Amino acid sequence: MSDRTNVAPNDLNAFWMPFTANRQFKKNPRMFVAAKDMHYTTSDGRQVLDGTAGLWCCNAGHARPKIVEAVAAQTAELDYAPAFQMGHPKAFELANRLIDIAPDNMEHVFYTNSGSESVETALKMAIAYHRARGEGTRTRLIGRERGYHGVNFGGISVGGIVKNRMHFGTMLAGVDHLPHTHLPEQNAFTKGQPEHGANLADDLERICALHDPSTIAAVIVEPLAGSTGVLVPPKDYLQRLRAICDKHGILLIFDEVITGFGRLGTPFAAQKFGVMPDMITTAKGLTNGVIPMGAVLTTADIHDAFMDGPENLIELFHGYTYSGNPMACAAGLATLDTYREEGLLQRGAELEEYWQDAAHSMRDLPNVIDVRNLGLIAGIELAPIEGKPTARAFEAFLRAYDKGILIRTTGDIIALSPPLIISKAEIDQLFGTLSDVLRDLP
Ligand code: PXG
Repeated sequence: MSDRTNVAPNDLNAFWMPFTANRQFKKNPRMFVAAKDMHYTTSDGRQVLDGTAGLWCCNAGHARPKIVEAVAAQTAELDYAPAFQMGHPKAFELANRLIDIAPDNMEHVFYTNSGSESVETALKMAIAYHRARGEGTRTRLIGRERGYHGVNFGGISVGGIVKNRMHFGTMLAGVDHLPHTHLPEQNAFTKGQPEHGANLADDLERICALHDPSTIAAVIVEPLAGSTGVLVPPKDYLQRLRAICDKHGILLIFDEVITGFGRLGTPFAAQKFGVMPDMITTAKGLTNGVIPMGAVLTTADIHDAFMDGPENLIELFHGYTYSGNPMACAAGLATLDTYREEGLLQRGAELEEYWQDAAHSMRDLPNVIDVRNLGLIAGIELAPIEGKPTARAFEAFLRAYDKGILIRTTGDIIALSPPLIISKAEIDQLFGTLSDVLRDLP
C-alpha cells in the first residue's frame, strides 16, 4: 500500500469534504485505504477498530464476501436499467424482501439513493397523499428540535440541528417543531429508555390547537435520535405521539435511517418500541453502506390512495434516475442474505446488556456528564471546555484514532454504533481504549 500513502498536501485541495473541518484535515489527513470485517486499514498501515459502522451504515461489517460478489457480478450482468417506465427483477425482489422484515403494516417500497432523499420523498408523499384523498389543506409538516433528517431543504426544515439550518435561509414554510426529549436533570445515566419525558409528546396537541389539525400532513421523528447525540425516546413517548396523530388524522413518519436494519436488536425500531408508523424512511444499512441506496416504506393505505384514475397515467410525479438501481439492489439483496444467515438483525438484542454495561463503565471518568444507550448504540456526553464547545470531544476523536479506534462525535457527545458483528472482546477493546483516552483528556 506504500504507493497510496504519500499524499502531498496540495493534492488534497480540490476535494471539498462534507461535514469536515477541511483545513484541519488537510494539514493532518486521516486516510483509510482498506477495510475488512471490524477493521479499517489506515494509509500508514495501522488497523483501526470500527466503533461507528462507517457512518452508522456498515451493519454487517466491511468487505463481506456475499456483498462483494453480488456487486461484482451485477456490474457485468446488468449495470443499469432505466428507473422510469422500465423494471428489472431484483428491484421487485428486494422490495418483497424488505416488506418481509418490516413492521406488519408496511406493504410498499419506494427507492431513493440516500437518507436525505428518503426524507424528501416521505414528506412529499405525505402532502400528496392527503391531496389525493381530498384533504389538500393538510400541508404542514411537524418535526422536532434536535432532529436530523438529512441535509436537503425539506429535511433541514423539519430537522432541528441549529448549525444545519441557520446558514440556509428560510427553508420550507409551514413547518413546526415538537420539543426535543433531552432531560439530563431527570434522566442522566439511564440504562435504556428513560422514565421521564413521555408528556413531551403532548406538545403535539398544542401545535394542533395552534394550526388546526386540518392543516397538518405529517409528523416526522427519529424513533431514537442519533446524529444529535443519541437521545433515547422516553418510555411511552412514541406511543403517545402515535395516539395523537391517530386522533387528528396526521401521518406519523419514523426516520429509521440509522435505527433500521438491526441497530436496536430488531429489524426496525418500530418493532422494538411496538409503535407502527405510516411511513419508514431508510438508507445506510439497507445496502450495508456499500452502494448508496435509500427506501421509503409505506402502508397500503398511502400507496392505494394514489392508485386511482386512468391506468396508463403516472400516479406519483416523483423518483430518481437511480431509484432501484441494479447495483444497489444486488447489494441490498446480498446484505439482507448476510443479515439473515448471521442473525445480525437480532444480534443487537443479544449483545445489548453487555454493551450497556461496557458503556456505563465510563460514567465515573473525568468530564463524563451522561451515558445513554439502546441496542448497539451508546452516547457518552462530555462537559464542554469553557468557551470552546465541541473541542473536548473532537480531541477525544483524534486521540482515539491514534490509539486505534474509530469513534464519532457530535457537539461534545461521543456516539458509538459498531457493526453488528462486533465480538465481546472487541467491545472490551473499544471501551478500554476509550477510557484511556477520556482519562487523559484536557
Ligand atoms: N435521517 C437520519 C435519521 C439520519 O441519521 C439522514 C436522514 C440522512 O442520510 P444521508 O444518507 O442523506 O446522509 C441521516 C444521516 C453521524 C452521521 O455521525 C449521521 C448521519 C449521516 C452522517 C453522519 O451522526 N445520518
